[in-house]
Amino acid sequence: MLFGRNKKNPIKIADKKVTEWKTSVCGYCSTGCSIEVGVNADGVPVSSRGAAGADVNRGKLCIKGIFEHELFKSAGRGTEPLMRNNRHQDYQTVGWDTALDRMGDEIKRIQAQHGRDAFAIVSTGQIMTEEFYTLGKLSRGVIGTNNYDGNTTLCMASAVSGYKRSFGSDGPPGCYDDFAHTDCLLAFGSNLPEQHPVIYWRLKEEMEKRKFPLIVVDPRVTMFAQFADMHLPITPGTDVVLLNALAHVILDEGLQDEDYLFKNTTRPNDFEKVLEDYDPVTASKICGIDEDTIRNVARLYANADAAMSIWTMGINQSTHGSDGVVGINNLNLITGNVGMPGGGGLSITGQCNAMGTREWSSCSGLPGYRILENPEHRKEIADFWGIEEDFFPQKRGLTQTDIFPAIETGQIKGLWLIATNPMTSMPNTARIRKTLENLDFLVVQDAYKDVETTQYAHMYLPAALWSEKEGCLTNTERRVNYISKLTDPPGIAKPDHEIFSELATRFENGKKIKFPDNTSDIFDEMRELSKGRLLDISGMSHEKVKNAYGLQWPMREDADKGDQRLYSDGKFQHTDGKAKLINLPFFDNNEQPDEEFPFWLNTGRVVEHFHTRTRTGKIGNLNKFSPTPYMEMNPDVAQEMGITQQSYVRLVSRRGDAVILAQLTSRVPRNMVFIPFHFHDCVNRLTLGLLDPHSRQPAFKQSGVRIEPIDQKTAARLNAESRDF
Ligand SMILES: Nc1nc2c(c(=O)[nH]1)N[C@H]1C(S)=C(S)[C@@H](COP(=O)(O)OP(=O)(O)OC[C@H]3O[C@@H](n4cnc5c(=O)[nH]c(N)nc54)[C@H](O)[C@@H]3O)O[C@H]1N2
Ligand SMILES: Nc1nc2c(c(=O)[nH]1)N[C@H]1C(S)=C(S)[C@@H](COP(=O)(O)OP(=O)(O)OC[C@H]3O[C@@H](n4cnc5c(=O)[nH]c(N)nc54)[C@H](O)[C@@H]3O)O[C@H]1N2
Ligand code: SF4
Ligand SMILES: [Mo]
Repeated sequence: MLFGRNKKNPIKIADKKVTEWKTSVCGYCSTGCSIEVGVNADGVPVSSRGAAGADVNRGKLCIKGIFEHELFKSAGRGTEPLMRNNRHQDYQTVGWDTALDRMGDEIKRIQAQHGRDAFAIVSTGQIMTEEFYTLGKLSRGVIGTNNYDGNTTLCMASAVSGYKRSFGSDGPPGCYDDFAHTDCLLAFGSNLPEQHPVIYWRLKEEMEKRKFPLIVVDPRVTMFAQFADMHLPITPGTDVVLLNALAHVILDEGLQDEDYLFKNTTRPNDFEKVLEDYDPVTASKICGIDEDTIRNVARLYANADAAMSIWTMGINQSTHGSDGVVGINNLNLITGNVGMPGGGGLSITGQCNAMGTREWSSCSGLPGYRILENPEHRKEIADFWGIEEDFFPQKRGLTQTDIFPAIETGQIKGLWLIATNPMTSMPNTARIRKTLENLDFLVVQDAYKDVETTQYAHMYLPAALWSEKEGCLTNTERRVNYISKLTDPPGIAKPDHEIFSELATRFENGKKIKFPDNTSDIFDEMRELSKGRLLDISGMSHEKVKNAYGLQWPMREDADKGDQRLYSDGKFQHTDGKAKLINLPFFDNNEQPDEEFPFWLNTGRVVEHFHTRTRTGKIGNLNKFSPTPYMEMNPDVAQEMGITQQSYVRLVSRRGDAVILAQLTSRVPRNMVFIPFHFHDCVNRLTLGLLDPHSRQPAFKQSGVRIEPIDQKTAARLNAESRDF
């Protein structure tokens, strides 16, 4: 009775008995959707919906946001601190004082024996901005280690580095409203409909109102590529060559904005000369995009009244990530688009607060985009915190991707991981496992105690999650949003900032520096430190941010709202006030497919899951839509190799192997496979993760692999074990 079904059983929306809707902001990706969580008469969160009044999402949410309230009852949460003397013992439950006393003692012991930098801290892009600022105070001002970084090195480091090189400072210049003004949009290595569905929806709405060309550069036929007017299936890792070629055509055909270039930029004498090598014919042989298409795109971009570029991990996660970002900036400077409505570049950020850590965590320097290398900055912050200026190092220490090798070689003895899961998210899992085993003391501070890293730790600290605490997150378009507290954390788990403040009291400097109790007072300190700076938030308060569903920085004292764009006046943050055009000579250092490992291994994400699945892996509906790890493989090649749909194969790289289900699809070319990275003991067993020289970000998307047949029964068992959560 197929046809009668609808009539008999119409879809009913279950009445969740919501008595009140409370506003917060989504804690997954950096889109920054305002969310309303419905609570029932007992105060239990039972439903989520998009906040209609919020400019960012205008009532929409993606599938992750729709089920976000279910996080509060998810399995695997940590409720009490856990401790043990070594990895072979069982954990004992302890109180906070016992845990933090021991942690303070261990840090002091390691620092006394091996130097201050022998204790390292690696944090995240997923705690609140006030927590980042507090952690920065603790790491830089109290514990005093220079080996302090965030997992944003796996994510946004290339964007940061590229912005700094071109414009003199970090800070994405554009905003979502640019979609309403642009006449041409070029997207590099971003799968917007799956990874930032609500930003994509904003873009699509504008494209429907006012048709403008959308060009997607991605080696895969992603959902975004399918929706595009032009898809440029680039050879992996060669975006810089394409960008140089676009600049070459624009200068060659005299399409540049001379007036803008003259007033607002400086360039090396041999800028044009270096670009000469990247004529469309030569470039097409390297990047795989034909010469006519290169010329066509260059003309479209340069002739559009306003043209903009967005990009995500296809650019950042590359050995040329920072250069790719500079190439995009070069293109926008040459065409005079930076800071224009509908023009310029907008890095689409990853984690919900990857921006907050860049702004306030002091990972790469000192708070408020200050740098350790500047003596005035060191003095300002030392005075503000009330400590000696020479407590600070005079230059930045190791990044996350250099901290792990320094543990391997014994230079670093202790590590504190805060809201990050390198056992699944870093390249070369086997090497990371050995590295963690090398530590004298490892502390894992996470909302979930079943995160893989706790197996290697000496101490686990249970943290409050998302709306179990209150404070701010900054989204992709520099909008500061407010997380409200909707429920208490489980057991005696605490907000991260409280853990930081309490640990601080175990140290000498912790007695000198003030650590405010609540995030509103912490925000006031940040506001004070931001006055007159590029990221001025002095016109904001928690109350104002909350009421407005987010405010963009810069927002100066007395302003009603923030600026939509940066650099609209053509003034940049380099000392001469100009932006820099930079030469980008290309050399190919990626691991290339060869006879032994004939396929490119490309990695990324699916819409249902977030990163290492400590959260989304516990949500029933998300797991139903995306239950298993899989590999996209081209059907023609599969047929030649005798691999059938949904059979298991063994993938082998120079690092290791993994067993995985083949999904045959023409989304990938013949010489490529694609695997989402969400599943433990899967794709990062294989990846190389060669580092970008400027940003130290790993090239997660370019490795060589081979495919081997495997006994199907054994494979099914291995596969089931690897996702046994
Ligand atoms: N559902 C969901 N959404 C998320 C996340 C999540 O885990 N799940 N994570 C968030 C985070 S932290 C991030 S960083 C973003 C990531 O967002 P995206 O970067 O959009 O996602 P990815 O799938 O990692 O990679 C995007 C594309 O880069 C392409 N690519 C690979 N190599 C190259 C290349 O050499 N050049 C070019 N041009 N493209 C290439 C891949 O084929 C892929 O389609 O998503 C955020 N949003
Ligand atoms: N192969 C491959 N690997 C990749 C990528 C890729 O594209 N391909 N992408 C890279 C990118 S862009 C990123 S951003 C990284 C992400 O990598 P990770 O950051 O390591 O992954 P997550 O699963 O997001 O880990 C965050 C952890 O924080 C915990 N958590 C959440 N909220 C809180 C909180 O408020 N407090 C505390 N203390 N803990 C909390 C979560 O439970 C989770 O364990 O992965 C990188 N790895
Ligand atoms: S698009 Fe991003 S911020 Fe919006 S609901 Fe989805 S995961 Fe949350
Ligand atoms: Mo990311």
